[in-house]
Amino acid sequence: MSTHLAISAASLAADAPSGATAWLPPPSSTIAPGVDMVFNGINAVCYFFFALIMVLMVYFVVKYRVRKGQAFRSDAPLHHLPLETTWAVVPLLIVVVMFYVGFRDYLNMSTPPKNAYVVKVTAVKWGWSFQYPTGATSDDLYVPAGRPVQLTMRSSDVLHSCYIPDFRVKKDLVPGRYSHLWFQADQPTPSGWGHNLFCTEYCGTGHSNMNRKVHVLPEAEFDAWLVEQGQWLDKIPDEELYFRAGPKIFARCQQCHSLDGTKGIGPSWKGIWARVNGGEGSGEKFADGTTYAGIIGPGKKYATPEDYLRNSILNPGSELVGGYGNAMPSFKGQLNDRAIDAVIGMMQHLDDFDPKTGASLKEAPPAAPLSMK
Ligand code: HEC
Ligand SMILES: [Cu+2]
Repeated sequence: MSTHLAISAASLAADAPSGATAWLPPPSSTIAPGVDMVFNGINAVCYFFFALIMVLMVYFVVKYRVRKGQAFRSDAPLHHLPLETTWAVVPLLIVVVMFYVGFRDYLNMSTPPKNAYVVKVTAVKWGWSFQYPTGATSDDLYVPAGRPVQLTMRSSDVLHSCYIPDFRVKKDLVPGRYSHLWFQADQPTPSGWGHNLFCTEYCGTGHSNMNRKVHVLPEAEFDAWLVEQGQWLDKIPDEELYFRAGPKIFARCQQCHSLDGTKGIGPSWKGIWARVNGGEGSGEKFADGTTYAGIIGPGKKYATPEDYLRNSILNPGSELVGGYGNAMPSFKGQLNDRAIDAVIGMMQHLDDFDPKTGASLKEAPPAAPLSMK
């Protein structure tokens, strides 16, 4: 926790980026100024020719209108070579210049530098997971400042698209393929503030939940953050695990599960412990007609309620809660045993959490960023 306080204090010095215009958010990566120049340049050319053509058109319409008693002219010129050459060659030169500057930046954007810091990105319906070379994962993207960062991206289900408007980068994530995107952000972001990152490929009901932040940290703080990410679960004492780690992990489940009984994409966790533990609701049926009580208990498919819950998190498709689809992604490799202990502990003590937000009522929510390892 102490490293995190240090991070917050140091990052306070950083300002939120400025330079936004009516058209574009603040250019916050090294390639953004080039992209903006191409965009603004093409816009300016369009305005110029729009004005020129409209003014001339109106002027000619008025000037050469057919006057009363006047016959149409029969000897109008059919060709004018110098004029036609000019209006073919000038636009040609303009589009060649546009192509040149656009293609130059496009190549630059599609070629990640060799020394780039690689973050693996996985998109699922409906969330992002960012995995760092140390094995740590996070829900928001954290990157070092002043260093090229390459995102190696894949989708676990349908088409998604990763868009970071402030960085002027966007790339599709296609199931069964890897795609790359890179950027370099030199300006650290202030603490508590991040660049928007979202999915721009309509991918279903929860599409609008795929909004995340990008935090740019000075390199030393980034390294400290990574170390902390790798250890945060281990540093929490066992008896505090469920209320300190639970809410941070629940943040990852919240888009589909509520604590207050509201049905979402998945069933609410309200009453879940009673349901799996032979209490109220244990007679409810799964999609295949079996009941909780029928599969959980000594000698049954799951000897303990914990076994059932653990399996629901790692192999979500194996029992489908009645009335729900097979929409939950597996958290295999994303939540370790300690994280699953924390979630199960949370389900056993739902009274200790705010039913709307999932925040712990036993202590102020820790400020540390979310991590799954
Ligand atoms: C994209 C939506 C989604 C997310 C995110 C999600 N789940 Fe689920 N979850 C579901 C759905 C849908 C079901 C019901 C179908 C099934 O049983 O697989 C479900 C069922 C469950 C069940 C069984 C519930 C019961 O009443 O028997 C558990 C336990 C569970 N999820 C835990 C989690 C945990 C823990 C997380 C976060 C780490 C999480 N889920 C994230 C959609 C989601
Ligand atoms: Cu998406």
